[in-house]
Amino acid sequence: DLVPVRRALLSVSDKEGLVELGRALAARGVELLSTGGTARSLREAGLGVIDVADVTGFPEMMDGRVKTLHPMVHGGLLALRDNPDHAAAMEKHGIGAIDLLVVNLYPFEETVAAGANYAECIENIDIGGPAMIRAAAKNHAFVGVVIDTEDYAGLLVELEKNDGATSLAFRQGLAQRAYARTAAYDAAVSTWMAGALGETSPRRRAFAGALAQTLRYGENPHQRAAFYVDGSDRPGVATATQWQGKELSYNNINDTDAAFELVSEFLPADGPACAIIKHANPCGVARAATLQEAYRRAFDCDRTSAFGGIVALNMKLDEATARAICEIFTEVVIAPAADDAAKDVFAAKKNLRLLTTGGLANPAEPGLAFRQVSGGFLVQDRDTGRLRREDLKVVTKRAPSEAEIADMLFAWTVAKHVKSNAIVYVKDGATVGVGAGQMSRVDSTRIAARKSMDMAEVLGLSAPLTKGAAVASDAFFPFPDGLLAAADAGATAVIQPGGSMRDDEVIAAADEAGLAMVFTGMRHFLH
Ligand code: 93A
Repeated sequence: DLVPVRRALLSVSDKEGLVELGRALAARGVELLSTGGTARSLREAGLGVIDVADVTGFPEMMDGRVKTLHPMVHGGLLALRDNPDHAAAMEKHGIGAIDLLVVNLYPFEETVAAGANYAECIENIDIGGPAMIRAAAKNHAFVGVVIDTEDYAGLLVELEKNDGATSLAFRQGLAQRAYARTAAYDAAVSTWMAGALGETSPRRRAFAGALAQTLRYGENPHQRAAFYVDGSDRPGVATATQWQGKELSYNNINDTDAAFELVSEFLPADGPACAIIKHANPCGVARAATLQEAYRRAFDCDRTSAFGGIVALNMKLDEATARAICEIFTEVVIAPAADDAAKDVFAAKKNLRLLTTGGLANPAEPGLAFRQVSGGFLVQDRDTGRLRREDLKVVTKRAPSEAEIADMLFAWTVAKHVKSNAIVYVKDGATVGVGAGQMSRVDSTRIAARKSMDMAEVLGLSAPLTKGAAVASDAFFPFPDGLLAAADAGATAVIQPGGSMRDDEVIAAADEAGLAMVFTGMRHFLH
């Protein structure tokens, strides 16, 4: 199964390592065929090259759209060398076998990422390259296909080992990677077009990602990991500028995303807001008159958990806020922008990463959310559900006050970003207790209240801040017990979807406890 490499076609956009490879092949006596720019590079390095145009008998034409799309090329890649009919066709038409194809494609993904316009992106869709790659990969019984500059070294080792030939196993591996590349390439094109056309249907969109960063490890050090981006220009962790600090880790990226998505719910027009995230859950979210105050109030929800957290801001980071953040160890700060004085404050903190995004994410923007399961993955629309005040249905005898309504809506918005079962207490525009990720809703309610009690002690308060707070539940209370636990903690207003079989019992319990309660008719599970 060894195939000697006598004739190779090289056609690469990324010219890195090309000359070295060409030289090594030439030294082995391999005849080199090449397209325009690639041939030029090889020639400039003093190597002998045959132009593909001389092989096809056609000049490269139509701005290069048609250069290798020709039977003289594709016949040479696809012909079965051991099939007499194929051999006869080669003989008859003067088609020479191509034993090795080295191609890397027009940089479509990079062109999109650079923000190129529609026409430029279209022009960077490679047609001839993928056609040759797929042909060579299909015919891996006889042809080797290299699609990645990183594989050049391995190819040369293989040739050295086999006296100028490639083995079947080697060509099979190359072929498999080749199809992975053309599949990802077409998916990138489709994803880009879906974005350009505003196509959001999960069934119609392709799923693609471009490797942005090889991560040191995954959630744990024994797991390998990488960060892929989908080419969208949405403000967020994938498109942010990092000003300082070491590379983000897998967990950093995950948490920073959660932080920024949450804080983006709060429009700057409604005032400064801050969210602090630990393990993808908020441990404090607040709005206030100043950004620094918003940070301090968010911090005061759960100072213990905030240590080593991720801070997200909905406005330009200023010096005072930067100084406040620096009082404890923080992993990442993400904001739409940061002024120079704030950057100077952070510059002294080597381990702190500062990211700016240029704007906030749009929480109402349609998109897809993925979750892997064994044997496949689930796709759903992003949770773009948002409540307006008019959507609230008062179900208790007592109607909530204006202040309670404001806090309920704030709590509801935060609860959307808390892992279920989610319970969020809010007082005067700041979370004062967050219960996340429990298997029972009562437990979430109690945990949030207990943490608030702990914080009251830290802050030297006579009563926990859950007293007089509004409380949000991401899904209905199936029984009165959760609601009563919130009332025990001092909550006076409740916002929840409603829709339980026992709503009547729950409403009666709320009335009994003097609570004001509203139903949203919408649920915000997050797992
Ligand atoms: O425009 S194309 O789709 N038409 C072709 O026939 C064709 N053949 C190779 N692009 C084509 N290529 C691509 O040209 C290769 O995939 C490679 O990325 C690039 C190399 O061009 P040059 O050698 O002129 O730099």
